[in-house]
Amino acid sequence: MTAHTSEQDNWKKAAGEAAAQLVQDGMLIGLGTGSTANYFIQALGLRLQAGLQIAGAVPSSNASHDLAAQVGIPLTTLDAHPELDLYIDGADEIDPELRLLKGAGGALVREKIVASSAQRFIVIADPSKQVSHLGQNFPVPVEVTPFGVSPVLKHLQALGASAQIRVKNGSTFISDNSNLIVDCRFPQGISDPSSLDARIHQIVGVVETGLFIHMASQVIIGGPNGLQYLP
Ligand code: ABF
Repeated sequence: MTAHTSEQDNWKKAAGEAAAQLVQDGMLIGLGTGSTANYFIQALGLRLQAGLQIAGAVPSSNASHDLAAQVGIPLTTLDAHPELDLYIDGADEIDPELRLLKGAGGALVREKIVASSAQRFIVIADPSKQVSHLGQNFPVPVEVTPFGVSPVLKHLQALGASAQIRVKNGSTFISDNSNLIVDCRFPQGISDPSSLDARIHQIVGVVETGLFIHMASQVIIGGPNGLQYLP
């Protein structure tokens, strides 16, 4: 679905605000990254100003850390609190089984760690993120230790990927973990995301992939007809 940007922003905002309503007193929250997650962070900041008291929040990126600090969210770490109640984040693609492709923003490793540390992971999105098959609109991002990137590229190509080291604004993109991101397009399509994820993980030097398989507890889509909750 294509939509005028401001309309799409309103849908992202509606999903982010709906997610903020799910936060309860005393909870430990994971904060996602990206424009949709930013709406959630801002809405959570407003709820805190109105009296909500959370036990703390763990950001999934330096950018989310900075925004959360700005809006008065009390920050903590996974070292202090290794188990969270709720993680809220956006996604790049969501398939009918609620499998996700994430990482266009480059924060996939911390996002996956925070997501896997939370009892519930709720995805917030606008309808443009819904796809029939993962890999339709975005490449699969793979975070790689710089020392091993050349052999990793060869292994990814052997899996059928057209693999490219991510460049942003003319420079090689470096993640918050000081790693490289290799974007992998699969011209044949991705028939089994779970098996692809497992095969990529077998490559030494790979830190993590942007395939989030059966991690989402629920998806909230903001759209022209209001909010849709999946399942
Ligand atoms: C994070 O932000 C990433 O995993 C994903 O790449 C991106 C989605 O961004 P946006 O909400 O700006 O579309 O969730």
